[in-house]
Amino acid sequence: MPLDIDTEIEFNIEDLQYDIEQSRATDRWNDAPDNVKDIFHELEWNIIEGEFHETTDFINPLLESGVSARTLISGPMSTGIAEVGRRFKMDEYFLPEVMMSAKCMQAALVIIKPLIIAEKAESVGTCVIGTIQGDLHDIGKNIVSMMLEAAGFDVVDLGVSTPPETFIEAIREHKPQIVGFSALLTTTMNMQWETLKLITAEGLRDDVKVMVGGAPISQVWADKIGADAYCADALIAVDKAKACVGDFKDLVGGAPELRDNLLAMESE
Ligand code: B1M
Repeated sequence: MPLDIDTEIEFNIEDLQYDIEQSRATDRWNDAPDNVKDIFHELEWNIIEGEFHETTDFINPLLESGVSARTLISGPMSTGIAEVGRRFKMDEYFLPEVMMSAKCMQAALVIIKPLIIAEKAESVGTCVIGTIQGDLHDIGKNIVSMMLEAAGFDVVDLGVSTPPETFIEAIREHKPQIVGFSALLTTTMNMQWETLKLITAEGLRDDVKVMVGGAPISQVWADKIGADAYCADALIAVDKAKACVGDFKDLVGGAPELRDNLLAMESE
């Protein structure tokens, strides 16, 4: 029986009707110097309009002005791609526009990645990460991977649409302390559960901490499937990954009651 997927994340129609143009050059980036604030808006707009050939023209001047790579990701890049998602949801954008915007994000990340990785601290552990089977979204997963790498993790990135069996092979080969699943689609987020079940069935569950993330994922979902940590964003992922290899490594995540309910529903 298919699982009843309840993402607990509701869209608010008023939020979806709010066009980012209304707040452009008004209430955002006010704490940044004027020249930076202007380029932030340009970069954000460049992502929204999918002008990927020009993306680097905005990234380099911002880096030269002393803006950190992390601020770029969590600031104008995030608000830009979020607006693309809003427009797609409201049928203002279609797939080709979303693909162009994704190319902007990727072009920016090509420049930013070496700067983030250069911060790499002493090795603290290994993390296997991948987007789950059926899902091709990888921008968020790539950001999480690079932040984890900068924090000192050796990251084995399995890419997109990763079958559960590939996670198993990677766990056996790389012996990670952490396994991370990314999922952006409500239709396939169930594969996080399937992958976790296979890890358990293969007798590997006690060897790894499982972290989950992605737009439709929530703490309740993580508790239901028995993941050890839910990560709303890349910075949280780094904190939780450090906790998983540090003082909190013996904590077990998940809520047994919720997980039992899920198993009961499945066997019905
Ligand atoms: Co798609 N897409 N997309 N898409 N896309 C979404 C996810 C959607 C919400 C858009 C919408 O309707 N508003 C919607 C899903 C709806 C749903 O499931 N309910 C959707 C859809 C429907 C689809 C298609 C089905 C469209 C179609 O074909 N008709 C299709 C699916 C293809 C497939 O996967 N099989 C599709 C395709 C695509 C593109 C290929 C065009 C492109 C992806 C390009 C790529 O990734 N290389 C794309 C994009 C860009 C998006 C949106 C607009 C942006 C996603 C993104 O990159 N966000 C997205 C809208 C949205 O999410 N609001 C959308 C920026 C990124 C930094 O954030 O990925 O959330 P995010 O990652 C964060 C956190 O979530 C967290 O940390 C990250 C960094 O802070 N995190 C983790 C993520 N993974 C983690 C793993 C961890 C920890 C934390 O592990 C430890």
